[in-house]
Amino acid sequence: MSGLLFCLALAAPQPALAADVVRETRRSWDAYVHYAWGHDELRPLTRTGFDWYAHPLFMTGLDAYDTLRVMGLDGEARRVEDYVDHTLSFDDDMYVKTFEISIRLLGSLDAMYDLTGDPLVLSKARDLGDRLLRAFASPSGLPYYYVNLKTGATKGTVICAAEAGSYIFEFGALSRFTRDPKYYRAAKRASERVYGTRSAIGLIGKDYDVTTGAGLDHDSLCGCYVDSYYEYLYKGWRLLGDPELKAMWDTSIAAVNRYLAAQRGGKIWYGMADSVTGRLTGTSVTLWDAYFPALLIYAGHPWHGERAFAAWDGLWRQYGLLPMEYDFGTGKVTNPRYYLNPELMESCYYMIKLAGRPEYAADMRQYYADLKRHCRNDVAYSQIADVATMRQEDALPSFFFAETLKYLYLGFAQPAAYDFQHVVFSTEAHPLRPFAP
Ligand code: DMJ
Repeated sequence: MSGLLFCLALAAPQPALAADVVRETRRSWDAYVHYAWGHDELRPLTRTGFDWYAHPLFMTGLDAYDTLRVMGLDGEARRVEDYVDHTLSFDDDMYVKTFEISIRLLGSLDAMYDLTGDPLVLSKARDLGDRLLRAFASPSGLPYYYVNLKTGATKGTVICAAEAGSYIFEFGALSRFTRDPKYYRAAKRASERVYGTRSAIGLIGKDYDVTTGAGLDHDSLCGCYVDSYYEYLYKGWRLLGDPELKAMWDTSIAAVNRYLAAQRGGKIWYGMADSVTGRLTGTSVTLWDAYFPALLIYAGHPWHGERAFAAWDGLWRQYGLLPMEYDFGTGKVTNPRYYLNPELMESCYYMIKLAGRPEYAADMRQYYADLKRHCRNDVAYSQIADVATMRQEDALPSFFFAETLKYLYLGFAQPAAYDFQHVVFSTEAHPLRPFAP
């Protein structure tokens, strides 16, 4: 086989692997249905259900829905639709995390409505949106960390940038679907508040006071604690066509690439810098930060994206999974857990689709093989306590269904319907078709 033909063969869809991911998804889903149906998560080792709060919110069912649809598991998906139509309720007297419930539940319902057009789904999304909206009734317009779904009471006045300013996607879609601008207005105002705290060199800090809207530190990052704030400036623009979001993104990414990008041997790590001086102050990264190469390449920064991806890919290959925290200054792991997180698979999918080079398909195969080797068990998959020992823990987060399995499947199957002209993926990988500007 000539070199060129070999490359094309490697970059081509891999139906056998795609089918294997579907089988593994169905196996894990069946375990959730069998042992934990209706609950937020499956605990795979004890074969029980787990709920985040006093009442279950069907988190895994909702998060998994559009992955089931993407893979053509329509019977399984219909069971979720039926639960949403007839059983799901948010009228619970309990405090929930505003951000997590928005990205996991509201994002799922938005995508479900986009896929089904079912008015009952939209009424559930609107109901949840109205309950979450009460979190934004603060003096600054930043959301409180927690909101009580039934009473609308709020608490938690310190919030990080990601949890303060990442609502544009879910709330923006809800506004478009309902033709009621109030959701998008609140979401955009919160993002603008965060953006408004940027320093003279264009960087923002990590934590915010919900009461005053003021930034509380000078710790500038683009990974964990800040990640989806940046992600939604760009993706909000792609989804909704609001040019003000694009302008905010352009200013932000220029500063991030200038001050946070640390080149190390042909690779790029994004560290922490002082938001006022731009001086690099930290070299600790978390596995959540591995989403950033996807965003870079999606937004037209391939030089940075490919080098950042190379850094993360090298770390995975060193350990066989990603450790939760790593210091690229010392080369040491500072937290060895792995929670079945999707970010590297997400970035790899963007590399395959947008950079289109065969080595990225090989990377995806490696991640899948390692995941099966270390995290698979006779029930489903489990998170890992330590990437040195690969000891499994009794937990299976819902984003494994929403994101990890979805990006693996998409990377192998490469269906045209899910390329970046046709969908924008939320931070939880819920796909929506772009709206007319
Ligand atoms: C997901 O829930 C979302 O992607 C979030 O923005 C941060 N990362 C987790 C999964 O690791």
